[in-house]
Amino acid sequence: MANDLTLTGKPALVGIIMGSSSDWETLEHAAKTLEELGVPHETRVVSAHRTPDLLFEYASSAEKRGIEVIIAGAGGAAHLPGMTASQTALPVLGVPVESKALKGLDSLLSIAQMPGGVPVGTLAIGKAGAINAALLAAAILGAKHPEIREAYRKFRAAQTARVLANPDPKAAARALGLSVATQSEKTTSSKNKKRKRA
Ligand code: RP5
Repeated sequence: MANDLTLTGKPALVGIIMGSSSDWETLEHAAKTLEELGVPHETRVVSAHRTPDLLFEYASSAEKRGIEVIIAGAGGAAHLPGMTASQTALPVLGVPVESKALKGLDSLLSIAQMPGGVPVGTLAIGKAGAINAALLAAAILGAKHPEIREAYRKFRAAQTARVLANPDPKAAARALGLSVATQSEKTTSSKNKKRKRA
C-alpha cells in the first residue's frame, strides 16, 4: 500500500480509518481538526467485518508507510480499532460512532473494553470523540514534531481566549442567533399562556 501525499504535499502522519462511509459524518470532524492544525493525514474506509484482509494490510503496513498515529472510528460491534491495534505498534485512538440502536454505547464498550496487553485509547462517542482524537494525535505527534506541538498549543490557547471573551452565556447565545429566555421571562410567558386559556 503506497503512502498518499496529502493536500499539503507531505506524506500522511495520521491515518483516519472508519468501518463504513456512513461513519464519515463523525470522522470528518477528526479530519477537519487535523487540517486546522496543519497535520498531514489520509482517510480510508476499512471494515473489520466486511474487508478484513484490507484491515490487516492497512494496519500492518502503516508504520512502514510513515504513519505515526491511527485514528479508527466504528459503530455497533466496533472491532476495527482493536483489530487494528493487534496488527501494529503505532498508537491507535478509537472513536465510538453513535449507533442507531444503542446510541453508541455498544461502540464505546466494544472499543474501550480491550484485553490487557493490546491498548486502544478510547475517546468519547461521536463528534466530540472525533475532535479529541485529532487533538490527542497532535499532542502525541508533538513530542517528535515541534511545529505540531506549537499548532496544538495555539489551538488550545485560542479556545481558552474565546471562552474568556464570552463570559455571558446569554450574549454568546444571542450572537449565535439562539433564543434564550431567563427564568423570569419563562414564568411570565407561562402565566400569560394560562391567562389566555382561562
Ligand atoms: C460498522 O457498522 C461501521 O463502523 C458503522 O458504524 C456501522 C454501520 O455500517 P453501515 O451499515 O452504515 O455500512 O461496521
